[in-house]
Amino acid sequence: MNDGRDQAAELTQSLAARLRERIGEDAAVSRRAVLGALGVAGAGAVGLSGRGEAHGGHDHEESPHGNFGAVGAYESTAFDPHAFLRQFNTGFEGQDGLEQRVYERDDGSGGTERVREFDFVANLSEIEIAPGVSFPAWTYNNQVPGPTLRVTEGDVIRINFTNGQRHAHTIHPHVRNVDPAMDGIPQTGPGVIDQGDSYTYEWKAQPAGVHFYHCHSLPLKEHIHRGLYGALIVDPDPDRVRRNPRDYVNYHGPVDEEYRRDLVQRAELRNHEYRADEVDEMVMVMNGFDTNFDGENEVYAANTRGFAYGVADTDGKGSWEGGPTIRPIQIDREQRQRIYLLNVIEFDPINSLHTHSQFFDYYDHGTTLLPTHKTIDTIMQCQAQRGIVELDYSDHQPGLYMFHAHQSEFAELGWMSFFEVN
Ligand SMILES: [Cu+2]
Repeated sequence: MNDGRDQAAELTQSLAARLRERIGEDAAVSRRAVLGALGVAGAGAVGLSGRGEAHGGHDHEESPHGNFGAVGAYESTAFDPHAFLRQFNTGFEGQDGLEQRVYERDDGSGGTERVREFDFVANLSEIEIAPGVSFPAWTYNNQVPGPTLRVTEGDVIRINFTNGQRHAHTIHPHVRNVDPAMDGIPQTGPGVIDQGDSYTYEWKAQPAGVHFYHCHSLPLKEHIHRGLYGALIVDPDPDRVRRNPRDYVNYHGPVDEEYRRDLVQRAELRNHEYRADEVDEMVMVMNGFDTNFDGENEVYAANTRGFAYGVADTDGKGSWEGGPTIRPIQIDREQRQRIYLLNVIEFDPINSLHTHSQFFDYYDHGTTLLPTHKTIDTIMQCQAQRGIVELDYSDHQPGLYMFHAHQSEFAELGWMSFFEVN
């Protein structure tokens, strides 16, 4: 039976090859210009005339861009977008290598508060963004996106941040933060954190929703686009929802017991301490990379690696020809799906998600328990916008269903993916 898999694999491979070729040509130009200028001016000098210099941001001592290896397959297994997709750090549990803990403490007014604490280090890391193409990223904990943090509304999020990189960085949260010293910007509190320095940020986890954190050093677009960002999910607290249901809906009519119960149930299905495991949850951070530092992105992705959720040839027994990190996302159609979708792109004002043969519910910023859009197949997000997508494939036939940015250019340059519905 032809289920379209061969054609899908062919499409993914030809797009990936074309992307790689385009970056290769571009990077060669960029590298020649940089090397030529270095020969005149010497390493580390300012005022280079090479193309990459025009927009700043070249780390001459760090690395050239675009290291090319074997065709078609990702070489590095340091980051697996499939693992990242379903990886949540709650303080109770999380990914390898991220120190985290949960504890209660005195809240200063006779009660207690729960703290979720994480240790973050900023570093320089070579990351692979397309098969055989590396990028000199600035990272939180050596990965792009940074670790996905997940807490419950009302908790204290505490991050012990150390900057191990020679540029000064911060962590700026998109939450309702009531203390300007904790805003993670150069102008208040500790300001930027220099190399070797540490600072502990504390933010109240509010409001419930899907949020993010990022570096706010200047120039901002460079610090973000280099990779210093991550998702911060604040799950609604069902007890608070029971007490204050109106905080979670865009609705002004009467709230009866049935309505209240429905909202509490929705909060439980969102919260990792209650029933969120009944839903197949994923994090997709839409990002892009400017490999030649000309102020435009050359590679687009959901979770960093172009075409990582594309289709590769397979023997049907778990082996994928494109390497273990190019394969469609497996969906069990008996389970509902929830995507925490964030747009952290720089240089392009808008990004989007479009699902083929499917319509979804959407919760803008994830701050409501009822959808803000019902039955749509495309959602756009401006820079820093995010939301929750809820999908149901239970009435679909098994097979491959594409999804991608509906900016066609983004899709062809990496942001093209498939669900494999089983
Ligand atoms: Cu920074």
